[in-house]
Amino acid sequence: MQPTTPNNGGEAVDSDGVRVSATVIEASLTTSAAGTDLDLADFGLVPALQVCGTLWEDGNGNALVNLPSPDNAIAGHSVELQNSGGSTLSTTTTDANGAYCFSSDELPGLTPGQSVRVVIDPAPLAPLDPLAPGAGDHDGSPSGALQVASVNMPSSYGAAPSTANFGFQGTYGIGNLVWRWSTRLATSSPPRPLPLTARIFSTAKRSV
Ligand SMILES: [Ca+2]
Ligand SMILES: [Ca+2]
Ligand SMILES: [Ca+2]
Repeated sequence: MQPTTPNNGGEAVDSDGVRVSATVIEASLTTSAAGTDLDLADFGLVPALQVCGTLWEDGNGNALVNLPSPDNAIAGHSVELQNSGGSTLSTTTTDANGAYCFSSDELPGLTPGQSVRVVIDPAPLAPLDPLAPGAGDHDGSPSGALQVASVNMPSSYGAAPSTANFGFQGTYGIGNLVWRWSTRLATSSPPRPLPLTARIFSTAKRSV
């Protein structure tokens, strides 16, 4: 949670708390004239600024998040938050649901509307490949060997979290041996090199 704007009205109704660290919100009191009460110390709170997302394997190939099934959550993967200049602000790890969040509760330096980058390294997930940029719920784009989603923090405290999802898909292959018979027995042992060009066709008999 985030403290609301302090001293934004009459003392009896306004909020007085100011965040002084990631874990402390403080109200400073001033003494009043003798015989009068101290200022009232009130604390108004609103939900913090958040950027959240999900890492998932797109099991049904529609580029949309369909968890927990038929898609699969990618748990325990490192996610980094950077400022727009590429400097690291924080890192976290996806939970069992493939979800993560960065919040101004832990990062009080984040400001409404701030441009940030959410960065992941897809290499440990091989042979899964990132989805294409702009596909469905996938917000990442390649940047060198990394995947980067450039987003803005919510424009105000209490607004819905900004989203940065990263989708992955399996890679598929087809292959086998082409061999020359060394005897009349139809076996590939011992295989003998036979360089040929292989083509693959769709069921419509179009070359792919
Ligand atoms: Ca006040
Ligand atoms: Ca007050
Ligand atoms: Ca899906």
